[in-house]
Amino acid sequence: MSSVFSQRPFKGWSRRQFLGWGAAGVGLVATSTAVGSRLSAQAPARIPPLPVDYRPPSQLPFDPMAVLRDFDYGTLKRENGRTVREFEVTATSTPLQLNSALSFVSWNLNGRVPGPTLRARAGEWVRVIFHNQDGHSHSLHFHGIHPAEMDGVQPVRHDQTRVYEFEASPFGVHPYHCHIAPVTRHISKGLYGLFIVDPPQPRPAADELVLVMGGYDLKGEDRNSIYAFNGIPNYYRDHPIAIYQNQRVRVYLLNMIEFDAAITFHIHANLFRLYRTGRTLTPSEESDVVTMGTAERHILEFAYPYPGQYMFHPHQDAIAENGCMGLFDVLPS
Ligand SMILES: [Cu+2]
Repeated sequence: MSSVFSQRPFKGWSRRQFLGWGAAGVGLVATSTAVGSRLSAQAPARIPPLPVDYRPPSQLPFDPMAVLRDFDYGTLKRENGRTVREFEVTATSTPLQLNSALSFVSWNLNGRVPGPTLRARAGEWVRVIFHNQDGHSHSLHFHGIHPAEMDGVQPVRHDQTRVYEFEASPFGVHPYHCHIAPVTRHISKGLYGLFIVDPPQPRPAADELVLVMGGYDLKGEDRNSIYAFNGIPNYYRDHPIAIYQNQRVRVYLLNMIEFDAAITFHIHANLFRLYRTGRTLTPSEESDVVTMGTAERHILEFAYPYPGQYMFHPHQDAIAENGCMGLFDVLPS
């Protein structure tokens, strides 16, 4: 593990980071630097291909396998001598087939639960154009630092648009969610997502994954009936997430489960390094379990030295057994 995590100055970009930020005109050239170990922290991360027999689920409005590594960098615009990173987010209602027997009308953002993983760099000016095409009033409330009028607690009514603008600050991992009362209901219906603010000096290359834990209150009884990573219960149990042996994996992890006071997250047969709220460039601790209240989020990094399949789940096993269960499929490098 030490070679995987050897701390060295950043020298290059992952292909995806490069593509994602390429539109920003940063003018950097992706480079690869050997670090004299079996894997390089600077080489672009390799993303395993999907199994040849994998098909995106036809009964769902989105593919949870795509949500894992889908980062929305928005559109860059030049306005009056400054650069604006602009996102479009639309609220709507969509039935979600949570399992073979269970269809649930979600309130969602851009047709998916969680909503799009918005990504900017610290200090950039961000504009989020929020369209509410749902029948209920909603809003987008971002965590992070911004003025009161951009705090997203005022309702945006059906068929209206609200523009939120602020500086992406501070770097870290921040949730966003609807803040219309009852907030528990609006969140547990699916109106939440992640806003990643990258540090000025990018983190080392890694296979980056988004995992958002959510719960569904199907009966309106202020308790969760079923849980999920990235919207669909047990999806990654039934479709394990392929990662490569000995390659650094970086998980952007968010707990958006309402009604349960705290949730743990646990990985099997390994330890992760924890960057609390994504606010540091060096890890604060190592563990195989972390406890998170609602809206807590962290960056976790790890590399698996042995191939095989490994569970990840909350260690409240009743929650794990009720939909919040996944597998990493570690492929030989
Ligand atoms: Cu709402």
